[in-house]
Amino acid sequence: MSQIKLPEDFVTYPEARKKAFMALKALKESGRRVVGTYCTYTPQELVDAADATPVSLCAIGEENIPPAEKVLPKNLCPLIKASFGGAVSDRCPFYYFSDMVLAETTCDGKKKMYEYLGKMKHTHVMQLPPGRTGEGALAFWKLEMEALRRDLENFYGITITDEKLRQAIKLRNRERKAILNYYEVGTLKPSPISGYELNTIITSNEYAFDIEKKIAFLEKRTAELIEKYHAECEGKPSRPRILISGCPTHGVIDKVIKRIEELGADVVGFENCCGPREKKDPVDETKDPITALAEKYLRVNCSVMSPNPGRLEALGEQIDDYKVDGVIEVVLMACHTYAIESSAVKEYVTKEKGIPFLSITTDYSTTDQGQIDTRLGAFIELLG
Ligand code: BJ8
Repeated sequence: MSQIKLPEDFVTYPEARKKAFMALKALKESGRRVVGTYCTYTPQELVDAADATPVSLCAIGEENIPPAEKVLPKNLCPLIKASFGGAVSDRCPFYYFSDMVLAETTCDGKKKMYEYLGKMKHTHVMQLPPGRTGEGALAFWKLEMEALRRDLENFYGITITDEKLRQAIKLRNRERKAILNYYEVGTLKPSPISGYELNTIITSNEYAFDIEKKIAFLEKRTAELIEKYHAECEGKPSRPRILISGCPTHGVIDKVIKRIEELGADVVGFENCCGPREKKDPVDETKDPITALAEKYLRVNCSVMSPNPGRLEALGEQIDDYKVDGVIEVVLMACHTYAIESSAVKEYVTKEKGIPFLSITTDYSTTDQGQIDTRLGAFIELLG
């Protein structure tokens, strides 16, 4: 099994979260507002415009599951259970430091879990339309943006001006571009960066609260990697190139992403919430900010939307751009929306794109590591 080469100053995702506790504590003590969030549908710009810092409450860790299962059913997605367990057990300092929670009615499990969270702390739940294309979907979602703006204003006793919103949109668009450019290093063949590092840096960056610093870090790292490609990698043979699809993978980075690379393939891209899907699509800076935010966040290609054709389009583009040899889909246990879309994704990948596909269903425990290794190993061997 080969070792993944990582930069000397590499910080793992759990380490980055630990470091962020202290940074958030300092922010809080300085009087900064903090809003806990869960999802790619969250209009972060509205939180920024309230002079608040959005912080991800999407938890990982097996230790957060037992406290959750005292209230929630065992047969539920581990991401929902870990997020709830971290909050109710006070193990999640990000939840603890959040003044309020901002959530969206995405999948059934999450939206029902938010009802319990709402009993502990002020929780604003944005009602998401069930599909992007339905008549009235955009108008409804725009009303939800306005309702969030009012709630933030009332909760903090402030006014969120259009000017503040425009500034926030510009800054987040710059951040999106920096993240996208970093991801696109993975399009180089052979890739100068491991998918493990890519996934870790991007998810850890959710806890880098100074956006300007985050942009500067990503721009520097992207330039270094492009230089490394020309100096050390260009013209060399490539290992099989894998694209990850499906549920968010921050809770299974070690168990799936790292293992794929240790078993002999390169993870070059992510077609999931940990990937560039949303980063490719900036907020329109020329429109009224609420309309622009509603339009942008309704375009997120998540399986909770029905229908969800944008996911296959994005997948196809990424397979081509990242010169992918095979797709591995990660479905978190009991995630019905991604599990149901899996057949359509398999058909698209194997028939339309003509490359192999593997779907893995897993949770945050380590009990299935042996079985996962066997399946990953066989798949990678097939790719040659
Ligand atoms: S935009 S993927 S972050 S909803 S994996 S909790 S869907 S049962 S995480 Fe998600 Fe927003 Fe979509 Fe992204 Fe439910 Fe599935 Fe669990 Fe999920």
